[in-house]
Amino acid sequence: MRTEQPKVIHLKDYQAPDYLIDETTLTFELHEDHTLVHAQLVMRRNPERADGSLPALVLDGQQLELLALSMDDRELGTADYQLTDSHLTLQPVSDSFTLDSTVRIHPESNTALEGLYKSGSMFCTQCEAEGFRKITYYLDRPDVMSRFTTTVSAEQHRYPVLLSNGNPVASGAEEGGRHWATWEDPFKKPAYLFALVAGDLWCVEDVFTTMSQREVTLRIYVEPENIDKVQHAMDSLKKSMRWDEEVYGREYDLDIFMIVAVNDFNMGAMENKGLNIFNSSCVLARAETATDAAHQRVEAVVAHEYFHNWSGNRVTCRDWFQLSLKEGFTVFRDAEFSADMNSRTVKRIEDVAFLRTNQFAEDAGPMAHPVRPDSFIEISNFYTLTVYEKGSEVVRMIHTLLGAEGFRKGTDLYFERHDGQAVTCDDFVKAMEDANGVDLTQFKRWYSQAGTPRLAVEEAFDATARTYSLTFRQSCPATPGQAEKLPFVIPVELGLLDAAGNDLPLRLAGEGEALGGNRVISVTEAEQTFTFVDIAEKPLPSLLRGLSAPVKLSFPYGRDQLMFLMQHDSDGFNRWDAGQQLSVQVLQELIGQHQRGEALVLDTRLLDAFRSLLEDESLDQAMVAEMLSLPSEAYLTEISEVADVDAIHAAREFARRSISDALFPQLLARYQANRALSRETPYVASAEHFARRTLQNIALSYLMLSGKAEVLQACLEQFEACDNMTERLTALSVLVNSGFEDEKARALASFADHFKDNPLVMDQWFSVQAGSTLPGGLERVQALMGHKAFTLKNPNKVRALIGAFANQNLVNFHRADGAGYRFLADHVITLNALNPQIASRQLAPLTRWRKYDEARQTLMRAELERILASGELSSDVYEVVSKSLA
Ligand code: B3K
Ligand code: ZN
Repeated sequence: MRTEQPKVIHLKDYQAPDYLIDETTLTFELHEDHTLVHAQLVMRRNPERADGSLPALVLDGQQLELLALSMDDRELGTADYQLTDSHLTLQPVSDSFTLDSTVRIHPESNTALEGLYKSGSMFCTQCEAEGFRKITYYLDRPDVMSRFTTTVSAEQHRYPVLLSNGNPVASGAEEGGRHWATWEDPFKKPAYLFALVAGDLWCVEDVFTTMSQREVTLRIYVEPENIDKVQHAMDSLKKSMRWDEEVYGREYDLDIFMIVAVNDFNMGAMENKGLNIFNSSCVLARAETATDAAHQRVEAVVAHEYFHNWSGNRVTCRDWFQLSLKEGFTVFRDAEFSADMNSRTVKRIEDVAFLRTNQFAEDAGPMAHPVRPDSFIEISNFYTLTVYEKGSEVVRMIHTLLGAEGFRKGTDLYFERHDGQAVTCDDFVKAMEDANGVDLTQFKRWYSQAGTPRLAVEEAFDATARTYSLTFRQSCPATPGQAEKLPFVIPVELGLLDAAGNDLPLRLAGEGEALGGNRVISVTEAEQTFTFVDIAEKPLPSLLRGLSAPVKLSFPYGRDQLMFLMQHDSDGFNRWDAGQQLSVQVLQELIGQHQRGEALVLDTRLLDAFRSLLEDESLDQAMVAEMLSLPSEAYLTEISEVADVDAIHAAREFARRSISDALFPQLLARYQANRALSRETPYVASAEHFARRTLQNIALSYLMLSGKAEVLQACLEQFEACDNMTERLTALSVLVNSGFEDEKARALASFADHFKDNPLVMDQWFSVQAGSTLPGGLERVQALMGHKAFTLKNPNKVRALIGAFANQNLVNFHRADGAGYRFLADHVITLNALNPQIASRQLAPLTRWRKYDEARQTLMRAELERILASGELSSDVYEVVSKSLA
C-alpha cells in the first residue's frame, strides 16, 4: 500500500544508473512460513557516469525484512545505512565492491501475485515490471543487466522440481529431507526477467534442432492432472521457434527452454529468460476442455513469449517508458505468426475489431497516453492496449512503409547493433532508418502523440480530364496533457474499383506508368490531395485496406456502394469492413427509431447481403462467419457520441431476430451441414476446422432466437453429443441466453458437475452466465460469487465473472439504478487490498463514464469518488481513479 503521496515519474528525468551489477548470486531457502533470500551482488561504478565522485548507492526493496548486510565482507550495522519502506541507501567507499544481503520474505501470504508467491502448492515468481524489489534489495531497473546464478533449496517431497533461469549446473540433497539445485544464466539480463519455480510438477519433454543444428531441450511443466493438456502448447512452441528462424533469422540461444503453467497469474504469461511462466489458461488446451479460441490463444501466447527472447530479452528496454519497444514489436511478431499459421484475413479482422472497440476507447478516455508514455505513477497501469496493440500497429506501419525486405534489413541491424543492450524506441526506429536510408522523423509522432487520428476523405471526378482525386484531411482529438497535435504519417493502402468490381491500374499525376491496382500512399499533411490519371469512369474507392493505419476513416459511402464493396473488393479485410459499415449504418438507424419511440424497421439490404453470403458455398466459411457477425454492443458504444445502452441493445437484438426470421432456412442448412461434419470427423485444431465450427456456431446462435422446438433439439443434441468444448460451450451459451428455463438449468448443472475439477472450464461456465443479457444479470452474478468454485484470490475467476459482466453485459452492468456500478466498485475496493493490479484492471469500465447519459455519469462518478475515499489505496488504483475523475 501507498504510504507517501504518489510520485509521478517522468521520462524526461531519466538518468543512467550510478552503479552497475556484473554478477548476481542468489540463494533461496524456501519454507512453509517464510523464505530466506541471500544475494551477493558484484558491483561497480557505471563508467558512463564516472566523474571521480562516489554517490550514495540507493537500492530498491519493498516488504523485505533485512537480516544481514555486508560490503566486501565488512558487516554493516544500522548506522551504516538508511532504510525506508522502499529503499536501502548506503555509501560505497570504492568504485567496485561486493554487497551481501540476507532478507526474510513471505511468499505464502503474497496475494498481490508480484515478486515471489505461492500459486496453490507451488512457489513461482512474477518480476516484471518492478516485482524483483519484493525479493531482495537490488537496482530494479531494466538498464541494469547482470549475470545470474541461482540456488534454490526446498523440502524434497513437496517440491521435487526446482527451476530458475538458464542451464542447470548442480544439485544435491541436504539434511532434513531437503534438496537444492543451482541454475546459471550465461546471458546478462535485467532483474525483471528473473524467475524461480518450485513445486510438484510433471513435464512433457521434446527436442528442437535449431537452424545451426544445435539441440535444444523443450520442457513444459504442469501439475500432474494437466499432463494430458500440453501437446498443443508444445507444437505451438516448435512452430514458433522455426518461424522466428525463417522470418527473422533468430535462433534460440540456451540449451533448454522451459514453460511452467500456474493457476494464479495476473496476466497471460511472462517471458523470463529460459523459464517462461504462464497462466495455465494460456498453456492447457485439448479438444474436450478448451475452445477453438483458447487453442488459438495458446498458440499466440506461446509464440509471443518465445519471440521475446530476442525482442525483449537479448535486446531489452532502457526504461519502462520504452515498454512498447518490446511489447508493440512482439505483438506484431506474434500477429504475423498467427496469420501465417491460420487465416491471414481472419486474424486481421479479429485484431482490428478488438483494436477499434477497446484501444480506440482507451485512446478516447481519461487514461489515454502515447505509445511511449511521458509519465506514470504506477508502471503496472501502462501494460495497456495502447502500448501493446497500438504499438503493434505502429510497427506494422513501418513494415508497410518499408516493405517486408526493408523491414527485415531493419530488424537485422537492430538485433545486431543492440544485442545485450537496454535501448529505446528511438534506437529501434534509427535501425529502420539506417538500414533503409529513409527519414522517419515525422513518423515518430506515432510514439509521442496520443489519441486516434481521424481521416476524412472526399472524392472529385473530372470526366473530361479523366482524373479522380482524393482529398484527405487528418485531425486528432485532444488527450490528457496534449491539446494540439501535429500531422501524422498515415500510410493509406487503397484501390479504385471499376463498375465490374476490378481494381483499376493506379497512376498518380506526374508518374510515368501505373503501379498496379493496389498501392500505399502516405498522407503526411493536415490536408492533402492525390490525383489519379487515366480514369475513364468514376470509380469506387476501397480505402485503408487491411486497416493500414490505426485511424478512424470516414468516406460518405452509400449503402449500395458498401454492398458492392462487400462483394467485389479484392481485399478480404475491406470486404468485411464494408459489411461492418453497412451494419453500423443500419443499426444506427434502428437506434434512432428506438430513441424516438418509433416501430423498428430494418433496411432489408442487410438481409439481402447476408442471404448472398449464406447461399454462396464457394466463399471461405471463416469469412462468412465474420461477415455474419454484427458489430458488438461495445463497438456501437465506442462510436456513439453519447451511448444509449438500452437503445443499442434493443436495436441489435431486433436486427438479430430479423436475420433469424428472414434467413432461417439458409442458416439451418449451413448449420446442419457443418454439424454433420463435426459429428463425422474427430476434432482437429486447424484453421479449416475452426472456420467450419465458427460458422456452425454463429448459425446456431441466430437460429435459437426463433424459439423453435426443432432448434432446441438441435442445440441439445450438440450440447450432449459433441466431442469438443467449442461446440459444447456454444450450445450452453445459446441455451443460457434463451427462454428455455428447464433445459438451461439442466445443462448448467450437468456441465458444472462434469467439469467441477477443471478450474479453466469452470471459468468458461462463469463467463457464459455473466454474459447473459437477459434481465436479472446482476443478481445472477452476485449469486455465482457464492459458488464454491469462485474466489476473488484467483485472477482468472475475477476476470471470468466480474470482468465478463462489466465488459460484455452492457445492459445489465449499466442498469439505470447504478447497482451494477456499485457492485463493481465494492469489488474493486476489496481487490485493492488483495491484488492491486487486478483491482486497477477491473476499474476500466467505470473510467468510461463520459460516454453515457447524465444520470449514469453521476452514478458512475459517485462510485469512483467512493473508491477514492475508501481508505488506503494502492498506487495502481489511485492513479486510475484520480485520472478518471480529473
Ligand atoms: N511482459 C509480460 C507482461 C508483464 C506485465 C507486468 N505487470 C507479458 C508479455 O507481454 O509478454
Ligand atoms: Zn509481451
